Amino acid sequence: MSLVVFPFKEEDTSVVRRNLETAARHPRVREVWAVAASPGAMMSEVEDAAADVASGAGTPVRVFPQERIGSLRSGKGDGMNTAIAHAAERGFERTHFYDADITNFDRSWIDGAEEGADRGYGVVRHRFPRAATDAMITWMVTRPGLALRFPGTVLPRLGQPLGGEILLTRSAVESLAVNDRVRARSDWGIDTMITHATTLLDIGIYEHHASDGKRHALYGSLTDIEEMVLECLDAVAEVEGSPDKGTRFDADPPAGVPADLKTTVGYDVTATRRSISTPITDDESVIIQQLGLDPSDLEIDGERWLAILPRILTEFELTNATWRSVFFRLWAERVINYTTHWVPLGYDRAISYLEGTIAEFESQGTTSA
Ligand code: GDX
Ligand code: MN
Repeated sequence: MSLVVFPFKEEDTSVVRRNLETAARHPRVREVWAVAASPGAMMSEVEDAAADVASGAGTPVRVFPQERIGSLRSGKGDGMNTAIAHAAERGFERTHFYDADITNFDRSWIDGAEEGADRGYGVVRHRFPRAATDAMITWMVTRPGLALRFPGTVLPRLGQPLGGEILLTRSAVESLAVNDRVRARSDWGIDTMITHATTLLDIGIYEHHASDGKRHALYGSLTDIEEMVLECLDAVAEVEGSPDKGTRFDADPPAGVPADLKTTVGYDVTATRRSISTPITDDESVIIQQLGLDPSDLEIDGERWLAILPRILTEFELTNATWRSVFFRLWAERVINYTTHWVPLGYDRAISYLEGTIAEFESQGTTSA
């Protein structure tokens, strides 16, 4: 029987409530958990909603705060690791994770994951179409990093290595619950860690395609996800061990992209430009020059990114303030360059361009390995 977990921090309670209810009413679901970032006001609102949902659906819905498990910033990773530890103790056959802010969550997400597990896959990941300017951490950092570091394996193939929507069978949960590197990753790096760790288990991976996309709370300037990009970069630089090239991996066939996603703008370009318009400091200049760049010309096209990302991956320091500001600046320049040169050519060309950049990173990873 299955458990469904929603980690949450600050979200619209009515959205969280609807998601708890969808999960609680699913016939395969035995329990629903909502893991709070902290025991605050938000948690008590969700507790009220959960009590209501549980009595209507006849399924236990538990709300509890995350524990301090990891050694980095306490964030979503502590939330997921708290749930993983308790799920391992309880021995659920399957544990699903979903972000609490999804506005189009319905039973088809749970059905899709359950079907993959019914067919014998140990991990089922949801993938979905995204706007051309969305997923800029996935496209510019995580997939390139995995392609460089693990060419020829399943890791560069995964559509959404950062996705928070995933089903883990019991053996996956048990092994993650005792994995020190996963447990240490208390921050936004958790998704990368779990993705990587599960590819080493040799239990099969399936990607389920959620064709309507994932509708959820949007951000404005790229500065809103500055912490996330830094922590995700650190995570992809830190993962250790290559999956076997023969890991069993299958995915739903690609499907059409909803029309509105083809025109959605993923972030605020003007506000992002403003955030990186401050003068470069002397300390920042040193790192920029070490990367072989000229501080007075920071346009970062695909070719430059291909040249500097390998060095960034080996030299980046998450706790070094200069490295943090330099990396954010370079990544924002890269995203703006892509947005102004490729996005105007249309959705399909932009996405196939991005896919092509991953292939380039992978072949560079193959020659340097
Ligand atoms: N318990 C707990 N603790 N939950 C948290 C925390 C925390 O410190 N921080 C965030 N959450 C919850 C949040 O409420 C939501 O349910 C979920 O985690 C994801 O956070 P959100 O702010 O919606 O992240 P975003 O920008 O949508 O990113 C998500 O998708 C990315 C992706 O699709 O690529 C998130 O799952 C990322 O990890 C993922 O990389
Ligand atoms: Mn979200």
